[in-house]
Amino acid sequence: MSSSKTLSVKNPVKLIFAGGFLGSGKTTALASLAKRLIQRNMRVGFITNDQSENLVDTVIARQMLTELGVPVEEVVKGCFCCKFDEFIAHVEKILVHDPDVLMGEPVGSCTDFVAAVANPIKIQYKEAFRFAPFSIMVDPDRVRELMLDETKTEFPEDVAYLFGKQMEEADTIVLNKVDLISSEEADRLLAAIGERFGDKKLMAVSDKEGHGMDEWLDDLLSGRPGANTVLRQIDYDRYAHAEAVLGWLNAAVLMSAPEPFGASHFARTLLLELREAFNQNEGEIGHLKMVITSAGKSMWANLTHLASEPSIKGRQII
Ligand SMILES: Nc1nc2c(ncn2[C@@H]2O[C@H](COP(=O)(O)OP(=O)(O)OP(=O)(O)O)[C@@H](O)[C@H]2O)c(=O)[nH]1
Ligand SMILES: [Mg+2]
Repeated sequence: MSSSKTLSVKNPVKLIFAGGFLGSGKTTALASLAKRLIQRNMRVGFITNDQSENLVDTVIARQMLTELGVPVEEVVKGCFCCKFDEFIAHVEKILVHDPDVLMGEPVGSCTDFVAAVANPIKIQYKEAFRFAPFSIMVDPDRVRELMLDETKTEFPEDVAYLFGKQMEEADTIVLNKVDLISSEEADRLLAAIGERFGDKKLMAVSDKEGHGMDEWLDDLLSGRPGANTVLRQIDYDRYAHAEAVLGWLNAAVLMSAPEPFGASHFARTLLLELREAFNQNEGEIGHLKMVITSAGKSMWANLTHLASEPSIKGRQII
């Protein structure tokens, strides 16, 4: 193991990382926490990550944050752990902007973040960074499906195993999207999560309605040390199988049309047709997401579950 390396920072930079399953709301929540940090007069940098190029998350984060002066860098073609040197090179680019906080999200099909990414950072760049509590975000539908086994899924058991491992390495488990469920259901799910992961801090948030976001940020900034739970044991065969099952297509498509057309209608129709095809073929959706860009404007569409509806955001494009 190499000894401590030096990065040029005036004060240690707070690292806020949020992990969790595909589509649990990491990018949306981090971008929204970044805005809150700026309101608190803090300087923020943002780093996105995916297994391929043309990252939807980068477009979303840049659209939400660049005009607020937040530098957004991306690590492509592999997760932070496999691309550690590249990750550090991008971190260095952000450090030029002298941030107080650096935010990032591991890929949604990843776990073992603390051993593979956090610990090497802590050991090699001891003076430069301080980890905030490591948050794992979970979507209520996925808790019912992959943890409580209450709803039907075509995902193999190893995906549920990965989901459990993600929660196991959290400092804080964040039940997101509580605007979609009743407060009784949120309490029930939190109690079930607490029964299995009694040592974690639990929070219920909705970025959509702003619920719980300031409390979450307060905890992230509280100085409570983070990213300390190394998975005691992980079956790499099961993890590799889950990752392989969750592998996805990344594609960039150039569209042209003789007449102007509404991009949101197009995106919605495409996602609904894909959902229908997956239903008929007993497939599952991890996270279907697309960005449509035209004349400098971008809009994006997401579908996170077979049983949910597409969400369309961004600037209207015709
Ligand atoms: N109803 C509701 N939807 C939300 C909330 N937070 C995020 N979403 C939606 O969930 C979908 C996925 O959000 P992302 O932020 O892209 O999720 P992610 O975890 O970054 O996804 P990956 O990077 O693909 O793993 C989007 O359609 C969001 O608008 C919330 O609090 N409530
Ligand atoms: Mg994301």
